[in-house]
Order: sequence, then C-alpha cells, then structure tokens
Amino acid sequence: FDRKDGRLVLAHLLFAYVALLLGGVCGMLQSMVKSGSITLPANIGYYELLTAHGVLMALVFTTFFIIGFLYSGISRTLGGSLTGVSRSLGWIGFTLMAAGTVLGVIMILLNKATVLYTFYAPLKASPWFYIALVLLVVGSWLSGYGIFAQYRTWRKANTGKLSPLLAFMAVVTMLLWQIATLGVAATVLLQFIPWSFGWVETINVLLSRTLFWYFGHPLVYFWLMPAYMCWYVIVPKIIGGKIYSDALARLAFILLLLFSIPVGFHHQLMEPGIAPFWKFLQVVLTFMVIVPSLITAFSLFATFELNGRARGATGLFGWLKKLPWKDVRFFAPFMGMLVFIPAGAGGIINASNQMNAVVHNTLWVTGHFHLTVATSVALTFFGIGYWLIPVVTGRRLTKRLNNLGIIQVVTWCIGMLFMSGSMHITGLFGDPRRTDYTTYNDSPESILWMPYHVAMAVGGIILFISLIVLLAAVVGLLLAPRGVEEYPIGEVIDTAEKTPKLFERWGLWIGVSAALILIAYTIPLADMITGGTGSPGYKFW
Ligand code: HAS
Repeated sequence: FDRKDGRLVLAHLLFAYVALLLGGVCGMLQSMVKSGSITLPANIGYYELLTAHGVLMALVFTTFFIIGFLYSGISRTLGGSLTGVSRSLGWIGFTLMAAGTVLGVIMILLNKATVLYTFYAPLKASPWFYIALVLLVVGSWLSGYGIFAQYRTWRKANTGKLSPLLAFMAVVTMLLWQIATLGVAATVLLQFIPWSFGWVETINVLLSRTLFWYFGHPLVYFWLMPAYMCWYVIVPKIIGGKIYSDALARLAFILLLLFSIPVGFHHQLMEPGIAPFWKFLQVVLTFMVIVPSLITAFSLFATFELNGRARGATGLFGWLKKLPWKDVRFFAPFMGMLVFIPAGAGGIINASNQMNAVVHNTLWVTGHFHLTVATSVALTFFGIGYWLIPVVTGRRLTKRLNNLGIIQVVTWCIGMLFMSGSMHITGLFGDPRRTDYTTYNDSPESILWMPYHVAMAVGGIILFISLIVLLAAVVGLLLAPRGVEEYPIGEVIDTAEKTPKLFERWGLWIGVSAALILIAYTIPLADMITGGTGSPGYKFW
C-alpha cells in the first residue's frame, strides 16, 4: 500500500477512534445517569453529554472512518496510489473537518451547544457550533472532490473499461453525501447562523427540521453504504469465496442513491404542517429504499451458500459451518449483518404511519439506531479496522490481536443486546427518548420503565469495556510486528452476468435523483416558505 496514502488513511481512522472513545465515555455516563445510578457533578449537564455522545459517535466517528476507508479503497483499486490533487484534497478536507470537530466539541463542553446531534430549532447553540458544522461539511466536500478526481483520472486512462466495484461504490457513496449535505448546508447557512448571531429574530422551525431530515435520512445510508462495500466486496474474499453478482451490487448502490434522499418525512410523520399526501408519498419511497437492502441480503446469502457448497456443505444451513468464525475480519461484519435483520425490520415498523405513532419519540427509536448504526455499521467498521490498520502501516494482524478483536466483538454484541433490547421493549411501553433521570413524580408507569433503564446502564458499561478492548487492539496493531497484510478485494463469480455500462452514466442517475427530490420536496418546501401549511408568518426565519 502506498505509504503516503497510508498516512492519510491512518489519520482519518485514528481521529475516528479517538472520537469514538470520547463519545463512548459520554454514552456510558449517560446510561448510568438515566437509570438513576449516578448523579453528575453540578457543572456537567445530562443533555450536554448526550449532545457530545451523538455528535462524536454518529457524526464524527462515522464521517472520519468512512472517508478514510473510501480513500483506501480508491487508492488500492484506482491505480495503486492517489494522484497529488486527490491526496492534497484529502488532507485539506481532513484538516477542515478536524478543526470543525475541535471547535464543535469545545462549544459543547462549554455548554454553549447543548442542542443534541439533530440541533432542532428552537434549541439554539452558539453561532460557533454552527460554524464548526460548516467546517465539518465543507471539509467532507473537499475530500469528496478528491475521490471524484481520482476516479476521473482513472477513467480517462481506462476509457471503455468497467471501474472496479469498490471504487464505483465509493463514488456513489460520496455522490449521495454531496447531494444530501445540501440540505444541512442550507439550513445552517441560511437559517441557524443568521438566527444565532442575532441578525434575524426568529427561525422557521418546520423548514429547518425538514431541511435537516432531507440530509438526516441519507446520512444513515452514508453510514450504511461503506458497510455494504465491506459486505459485498471484502467479506467474499475473506471467506475464500466470490462476489455473487457485480451488476446486482451496483444496482443496489444506484437504488440507494435514488431512494435514500426523498424520504426525510418519515422522520416527521407525527409533525403538523406537512400535508398527509406528501408524507404518504415519502413513505412509499421509503419502502422503495428497503429494496436495495433486500437485494443485499439475497446477494450475501448467495455468496455464503455458493461458497459453502463449493467446499462440500450440504443441507439448508450447512454453509454456516464453512465460514471462518475465528477470523475477526469476517466475524465482526458478519455479526453486523446478523443484527441488521432485526434492525431493518424495526426500521420498517418505524416507517409505517400507524406504528410510527406508537414508537415515535420513544426509546424504541433509540434502540433502532443502536442496532443499525451502532451495531451493524459500527461492528463492520471495527472489522475493517482490524485489517486496514495493518495494511496501511505495513504491520501484521497477529493471532493474539485477532483474538482480542473477537472478544471485543462479542462484548459489543452482549452490551448492545442489553442496551438496545431494553430500549426496544421499554419504548413500546411509551418510555420517551432523550430524557434525564426522572420518575415523573413516581408515576406507576415510569416506575415500570426503571428496570429497563438499569439494564441499559449495564449494557452501557459492557459496551464501554468493549471500547477499551478495541483501544488496546488498535494500539496493539500500531505496534504489531512488521509484515504485509493483504487488502482483501473479492472477485466476481465466473457465472455472473455481464455488468451493463448504464450504471456509470452519472448524468442519468443524478438527473433521476434530482427529479425524485423535486417531486417529493418542491411543493411542501414552497408551502413552508410561503407560510401555507408551514409555520405561519415565517419565511426562512
Ligand atoms: Fe432508521 C429513525 C426507518 C435503516 C438509522 N434510523 C432512525 C434514526 C437513526 C436511524 C439514527 O421510517 C433516528 C434519528 C433520530 O435521531 O431521530 N430505517 C428505517 C428504514 C430502514 C432504516 C425503513 N436506519 C436505518 C439504517 C440506519 C438507520 C441502516 C443507520 C445506519 N428509521 C426509520 C424511520 C425512523 C428511523 C421511519 C424515524 C422514527 C421516528 O419516528 O423518529 C431500512 O433501510 C431498513 C432496511 C433493512 C433491511 C434488512 C436487510 C438485511 C440485511 C442483512 C442480511 C444478513 C445476512 C446474514 C446475509 C430490510 C442486508 C445472515 C446470516 C444468518 C445466519 C441468518
């Protein structure tokens, strides 16, 4: 692996792990406060910790890890090293994002940005928190341009050839990010910054939430797609099998690009001010965005089964015995996949209007995203880290470190079982999300919730232990003996059909994506801005 590129990738990964650790400390403390097990010192607020936890884990850990991983993928598959332009953009992006993170975290720790990771108006933070967000987003844009630049250079030199699958997926993921972040950029620049500086007195709450979710939903697929890159391309190689179908994998990614943006209203189903028709339309589109995940499940089962049968497996589940259970590079993402089955089912429940009325704003939703992003995605990222750090540093994943990794994954799963399991159950009893410790004047209903909060805290402690093990493993990897680890990239099975060139007609897909966004959002946004169904009397502010 190119050494200069290795440094860029490693910087992203290590930054991500530090954010994860800090966010993890907040997470554990929070779960203990919420269960009434500890009381925080008077100068630290519960919601302050909750904001730091969400921002550091959901926004910072993910974005840094993803960009590092995407850069590694394009360096490896598009020419063997990054071009000067691409690498420089990567570093500038990294620097801006790091500056944004530091500024944002300072504001949160000063209790000047206790607005949670969704920074819903009318909660107001210091303007510097929003400027920190701008730095984070602009930095990620530049990193994205670096990825596009590398891809363009490769295509020019390889006209008519099909791009490597991993690189194609990196480009789609970044494209999704560029389109999605337009929403958060609009609300931060046009609404939050003028309002928080006091240049305008009010803010159009509904519009700001809508622009946030225009970004917020595709954000979750921006987390998921790199995990899918690992499931589709890396895992087949690790298990000694092959990719079931290049075309199907590309189709899934294009469908994610098209359908993951015009669906933000499924986070706002219980909000007034959006006409039911538009909510219905976006729910239909939400059900469309489930299709690529079903395609993914099908492809993975096909890869596992074909691989198992080629090794002599028989019966319906004989292939399970042929998988390399003791290899953390496989075990971690596999546990992520397994958890994604109930996690995805929970998402489908959320998306259904009537059931959303039951679960919205309860701990069920928190349980949902601790399974999706904090388990399926996080475990996959951990699994990637176990081979990617050795690849970029020229070291070896020793047996001991591998076993440490397995322990880490098992403890993470146990911790999450306690934590997310109790969140799901107590959420169904109406237990609200995002609340400090309270028994609501000892109301019988909330007393019933308390044992689940204690179970959540037990989960939180186990998860924190898992994070410490992860940290030990990462340090171990950085100091491991020198050697050459392979960057595992799967090959497509011989019997797979030819991939149509259509998938790389970017103008077409950007056009269809723009059309869907315009259909789903133009009229509701116009209504919100002109005061029709939105916040009456408000325009942008
Ligand atoms: Fe979600 C809320 C709907 C997926 C994250 N979601 C959230 C929030 C987050 C989040 C962070 O419709 C909270 C935001 C906040 O703070 O308010 N979600 C869905 C739907 C899906 C979905 C329909 N969510 C995700 C993913 C996330 C994520 C992925 C992060 C990475 N979500 C919602 C809705 C809400 C919501 C509503 C709002 C709730 C409210 O009221 O506030 C779908 O994409 C899920 C599709 C997935 C599947 C599963 C496919 C399974 C696969 C694994 C195969 C396994 C194998 C191994 C092969 C259909 C691919 C098998 C081995 C064996 C041995 C069996």
